[in-house]
Amino acid sequence: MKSRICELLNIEYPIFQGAMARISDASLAAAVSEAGGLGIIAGGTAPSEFVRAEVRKAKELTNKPFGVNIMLLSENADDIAQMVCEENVRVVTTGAGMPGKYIAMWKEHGIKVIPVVPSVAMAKRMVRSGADAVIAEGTESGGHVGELTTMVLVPQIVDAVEVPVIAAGGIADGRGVAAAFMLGADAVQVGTRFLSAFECTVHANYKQKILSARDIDTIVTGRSTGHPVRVLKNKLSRQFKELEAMNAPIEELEKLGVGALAKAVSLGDMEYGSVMAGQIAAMVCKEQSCKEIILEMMLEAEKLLHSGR
Ligand code: TUI
Repeated sequence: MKSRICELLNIEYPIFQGAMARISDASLAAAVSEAGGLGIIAGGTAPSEFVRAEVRKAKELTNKPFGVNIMLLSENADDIAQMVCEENVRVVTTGAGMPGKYIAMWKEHGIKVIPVVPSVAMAKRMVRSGADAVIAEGTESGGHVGELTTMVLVPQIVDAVEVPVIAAGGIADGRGVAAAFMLGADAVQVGTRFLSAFECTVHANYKQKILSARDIDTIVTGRSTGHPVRVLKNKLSRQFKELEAMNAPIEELEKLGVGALAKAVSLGDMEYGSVMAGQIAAMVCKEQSCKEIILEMMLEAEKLLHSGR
């Protein structure tokens, strides 16, 4: 299943590990890259020096290429954009905004630039600005999401741009990988499934919550604030939804969200923490190494694509 994305990035398997804020650190990213996928360190809202330290740790753990994701709503985005050039990072992905103003600088440093896009118009705009590929992320994903599903977004973006398209959102096994390839994708990005990896350092309670999730357990909060985020249902998300239904002021809603991701990821607070996860959380059933996850997905996808079913 080598695709043009494997050649572009010098990786063995067309699987990106989704950048999960506060979770995707050097340990997870290096394990995925070592296994032949593309590991990605999430910048999230962390200061640039924190992210630089993770980049240096990842370089100690693997000689294979890995990426850094820049979450463009972060006040540290400018600093991290500069830092990836200084650290000779090979791939940058971006989320939650348009990275146009950085692209020329990144390309001067030979960095491959791969923005997440939630629509055809933004995919076209990013390609015009010089993006090497785009990640078409459906609303099935965890965290900050767009409106369209992976099933409808991927083929429309594939038809609209010439660069490789990476499908993201709702992909947890080989069936999802095969389906994404049938829609015209050149690779997939997988986040939620890697939460259960041995090398993922998220709090044990978070892993357990993913492992016991059911199909209908995620919900999108914050559509009214302009920052829709998919999370597992808990006391925090219910409170958030109640306030949204009452048309509470945005400041009040935002106050509820401050520090909530750290509460879940670092303290394991599954009631008042923000437990971001994709709709396929229920399909994550066991703890495995990143290598096992990648090989299992690729083997299953290859079988399906070669047998026609
Ligand atoms: O970025 C993500 N997922 C994320 S970021 C994140 S951290 C966070 N925490 C609290 C509030 C907000 C963020 C958790 N999960 N996915 C990539 C993604 N990007 N999905 C959708 C988009 C997107 C949306 C709008 C990309 C571009 C865009 O452009 C709008 C504009 O005009 O800037």
